[in-house]
Amino acid sequence: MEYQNIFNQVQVQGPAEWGMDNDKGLATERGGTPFFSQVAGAIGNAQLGPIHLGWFGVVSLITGTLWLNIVGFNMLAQVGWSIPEFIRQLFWLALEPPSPEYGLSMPPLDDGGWYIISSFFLLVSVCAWWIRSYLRAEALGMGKHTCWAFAAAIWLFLVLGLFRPILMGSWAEAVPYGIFPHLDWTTAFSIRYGNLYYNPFHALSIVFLYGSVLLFAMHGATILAVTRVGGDRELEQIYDRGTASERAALFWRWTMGFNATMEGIHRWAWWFAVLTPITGGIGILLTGTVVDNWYIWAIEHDFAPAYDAAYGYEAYAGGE
Ligand code: 07D
Repeated sequence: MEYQNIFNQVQVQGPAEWGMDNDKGLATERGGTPFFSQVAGAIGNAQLGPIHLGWFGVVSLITGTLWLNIVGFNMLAQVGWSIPEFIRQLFWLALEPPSPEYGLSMPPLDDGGWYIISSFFLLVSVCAWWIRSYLRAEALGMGKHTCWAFAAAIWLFLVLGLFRPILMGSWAEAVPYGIFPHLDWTTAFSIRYGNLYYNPFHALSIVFLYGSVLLFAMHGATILAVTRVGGDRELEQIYDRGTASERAALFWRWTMGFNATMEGIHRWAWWFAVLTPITGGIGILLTGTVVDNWYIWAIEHDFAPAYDAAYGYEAYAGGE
């Protein structure tokens, strides 16, 4: 068979792999009989399972399902319990946070109460999944890099739904659950605080987001480009350096004068990805708490032009 490496791989199939068997009870905690899928094999490993669920997995799935069901049933109630209408309007439906007059108190169920209850379950679910990621890494004797990267995303999630609403003194500040409604929320948020583009942390977050995309494309392309000389077999590349990683490194040194190392490129990728939600979270936490209008802020810090009377600038800052 001709070797192809753009869209697919040759799927060699042996007996199912059960993974490590050590003194940490890994074997007894695994569930499900492994099986193979050619479709899965086209995009990753053809073997599915066994899976480790554990107590934190169970807690996470139950609370996550409770969150999803509370959101879903509230949406269903809004369309008179009509399934066709639920499907038709799904993208526009929302479970909204409480009205502002309730502050940080518990509102009635039909005016944000369900939102608070479901959010509590989502919080438990996300945290339990994080603990599970930590424990699985620990059991396999791995570093905790995935856990800390996930924690960075949870930081932004907590800023949006917990820390900032508490600092602002109202659960009404939280993000609604719903497809278009949460997008509408981001737009409204940006407009309310004078255009988020002028928030330097939003800009930084975009730098790291786009930077992650660029790095991912460069790294993915580089490794694919040298698979024909064994570049994807990373282990062999480390202990028996063939022509692949040397070629890959030389390619970048020739084209831009600098190359990352086999290890270092993954650190670049990790830091760019992790800094996206970390800087983003800082930007959101400052909005409405420390800075009320990012456009005015940018004018005052000399990186936005001060058009006369734009955004009521005179009224805000007493300008000319
Ligand atoms: C959201 C948090 C972690 C999520 C976790 C998961 C569940 C359960 C359910 C499976 C991603 C929790 C689990 C919910 C799942 C089931 C069933 C991480 C998240 C742990 N912006 N913008 C960013 C751009 C504009 C606005 C970041 C670009 C406008 C607001 C990013 C543009 C307006 C916020 C970014 C642009 C606006 C952001 C997100 C261009 C109005 C944020 C980074 C080209 C639309 C957030 C500082 C991320 C932020 C954010 C990009 C424009 C508003 C860099 C490219 C001007 C309100 N924007 N944006 O990793 O951090 O998100 O801002 O126009 O809050 Mg923006």
